[in-house]
Amino acid sequence: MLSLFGTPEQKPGLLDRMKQAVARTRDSLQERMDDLLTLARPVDEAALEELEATLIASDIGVGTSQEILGHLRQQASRQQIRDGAELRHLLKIELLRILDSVPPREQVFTANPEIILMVGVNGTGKTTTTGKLAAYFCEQGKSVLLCAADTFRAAAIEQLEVWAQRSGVDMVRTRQGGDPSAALFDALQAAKTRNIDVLVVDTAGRLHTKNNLMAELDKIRRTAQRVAPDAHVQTLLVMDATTGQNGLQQARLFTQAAAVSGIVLTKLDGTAKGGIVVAIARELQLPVRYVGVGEQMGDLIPFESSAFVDSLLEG
Ligand SMILES: Nc1nc2c(ncn2[C@@H]2O[C@H](COP(=O)(O)OP(=O)(O)OP(=O)(O)O)[C@@H](O)[C@H]2O)c(=O)[nH]1
Ligand SMILES: [Mg+2]
Repeated sequence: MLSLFGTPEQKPGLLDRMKQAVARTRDSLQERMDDLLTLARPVDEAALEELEATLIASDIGVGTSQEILGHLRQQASRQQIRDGAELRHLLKIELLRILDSVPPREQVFTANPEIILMVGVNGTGKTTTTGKLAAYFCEQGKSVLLCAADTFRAAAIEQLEVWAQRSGVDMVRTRQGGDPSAALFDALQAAKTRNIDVLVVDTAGRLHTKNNLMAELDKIRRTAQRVAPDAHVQTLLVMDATTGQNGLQQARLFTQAAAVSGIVLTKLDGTAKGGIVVAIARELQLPVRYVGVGEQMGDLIPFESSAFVDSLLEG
């Protein structure tokens, strides 16, 4: 079967796909950094200031850029950055250091089942990513069940149903307006009976500022833990890369309220501000587990820091 996603073993595939995913960010970075990266003399303060402005423009964030520049300045002051090529190399090391300071890309699933709650503000791509994940796990030979726990938005259940059919997995639903925890309860019973490996739960979009809606997420999580004590529950916050630093602020509040364990960064294909990945790692201390790179089923890449950094600063 032709692989939709490419496996981690197929590094070249993953790298090529990551290059495509960050193409807009890379073009914009490299256009601005062209003079810097081709410098044929030691890097000075003026060059570093230009670099700082460029990093901030790519949404790496002010604090993160300052931290990186602090380290580079120390090296430059000792005349240790000989030229632009070395600057690129050192910048890659800095970015990797930040990205790798949080837990790694993907865990091995051992629980029965692994429950993945998809949460986030409205329209970030939760339902789409739930569908993509179903196909991704199926391709890895896992048995997958979907739970339509967005009972709020009209047509949300039908939208997920389409994804379930596309990836050939079953979906447990309740009626629109029903209790999302009840839908999850039913899905957990089905998952146990059918010996399912991964249960992916699509929840309704909600604003991090709405306390009652955040409490609902807590109830969903507690239901999972109570009904399936052997299961492992992870909560993935789905963030839209095009919302940049605003999204980061939303995410900060979300992670406090919803016990988020990882990030899915969607719509990376539509932005030149992919530097947000680095800000997420440093400021939320959470791993980006997957990135969304389009609207189709295969447009999901398991995140890998070295592929990301190499793609961003290739040359
Ligand atoms: N270009 C691009 N579009 C995406 C990506 N992920 C999702 N989308 C699009 O974003 C829009 C919203 O996606 P949904 O999956 O419905 O978002 P949601 O978070 O479930 O929305 P609510 O349930 O209303 O909160 C759709 O048009 C998707 O096709 C991505 O990685 N890239
Ligand atoms: Mg949805």
